Amino acid sequence: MPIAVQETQQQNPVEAIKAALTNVTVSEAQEAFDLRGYSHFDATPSIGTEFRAYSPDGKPTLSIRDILGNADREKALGRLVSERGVVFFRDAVLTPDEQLKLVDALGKHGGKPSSSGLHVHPLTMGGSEFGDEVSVISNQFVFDNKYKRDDFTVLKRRFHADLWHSDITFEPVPSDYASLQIRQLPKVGGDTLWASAYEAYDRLSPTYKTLLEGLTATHTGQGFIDIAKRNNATFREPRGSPENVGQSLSTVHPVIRTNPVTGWKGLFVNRGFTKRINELTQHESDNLLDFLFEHISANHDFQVRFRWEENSLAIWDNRSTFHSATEDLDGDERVGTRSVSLGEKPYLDPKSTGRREALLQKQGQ
Ligand SMILES: O=C(O)CCC(=O)C(=O)O
Ligand SMILES: [Fe+2]
Repeated sequence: MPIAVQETQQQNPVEAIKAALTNVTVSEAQEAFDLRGYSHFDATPSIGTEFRAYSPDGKPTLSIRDILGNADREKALGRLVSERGVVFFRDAVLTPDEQLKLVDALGKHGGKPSSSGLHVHPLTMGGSEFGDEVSVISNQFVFDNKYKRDDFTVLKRRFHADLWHSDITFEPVPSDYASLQIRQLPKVGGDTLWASAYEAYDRLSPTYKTLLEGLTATHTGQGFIDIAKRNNATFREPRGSPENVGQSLSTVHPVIRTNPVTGWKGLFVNRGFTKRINELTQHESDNLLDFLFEHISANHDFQVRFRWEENSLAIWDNRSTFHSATEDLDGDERVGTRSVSLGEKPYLDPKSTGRREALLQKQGQ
């Protein structure tokens, strides 16, 4: 989409993104592609929609191949992913390269700045068989087989509430859309969970919402910093955007973030990377973050759990969801490919609302 987001964004990111989205809406008005006309179900009320590989309801089935390369359909899919947080396909036979093109297209149709490409992971080694913009996700190693994992015994397993994160929020320009396909499946286990940042926000009291809307947080990729130190490695740069450079893997984001596609507010801190609420004392920050992390990991009414099958594909909006792997495999191997598109610099539009409020307003119209 040839939108001049980049030039105007220097002056006012909120207005520039909104202008870009207005353009998206104008062209969407001409588009009649209705994803919900295809056989699908919402996995929970607040998060997750799945397109079936077979149709028990007489509606036609939708394959990701029906969408790839078709601008109107990609745009509709991006909007659905942003609304539902995560969308699953069951018959998605696609290459890592197609996976990567898909998330990039979703980001572009959503109005991402032209300088935002696909993320290059700080620790992905160059020359991987799939290129620099595909991360190989494995339960045997971390991002590259140089960094072997050694937490297979049950006593070394991490406390699973600690695994919740949004991808790469330590970058100044983090991700909008990401997708994962597990290509080597374990016999059983290895599910992935997602949680809704919209619902996490909506479930807070008005007083907490107001408090959080005035706050910013520091996000740091400490796990990757530790791996790099142990291995004398330096981080790759730039990492998909001219702003994603440097060796600190640390940045500051608003605690409540507006999703530019839906216009809805979501909670934007995660246990994986958020280290400190900047405006609070250390003790206050630790306390508040502990509460917020538990709010995300303990409320399974705004989570969805996905069981992988051959050719399953998950596409999610990293701005408005959290996710967690399930490391329950004893010896079985599980390998997948993940691609991460970069979006806009996170912002809070004070005029935006939560998802529930927006949907209520829409109903009242
Ligand atoms: O392996 C998984 O289930 C999720 C891995 C993950 O966090 C990702 O692909 O971003
Ligand atoms: Fe992730």
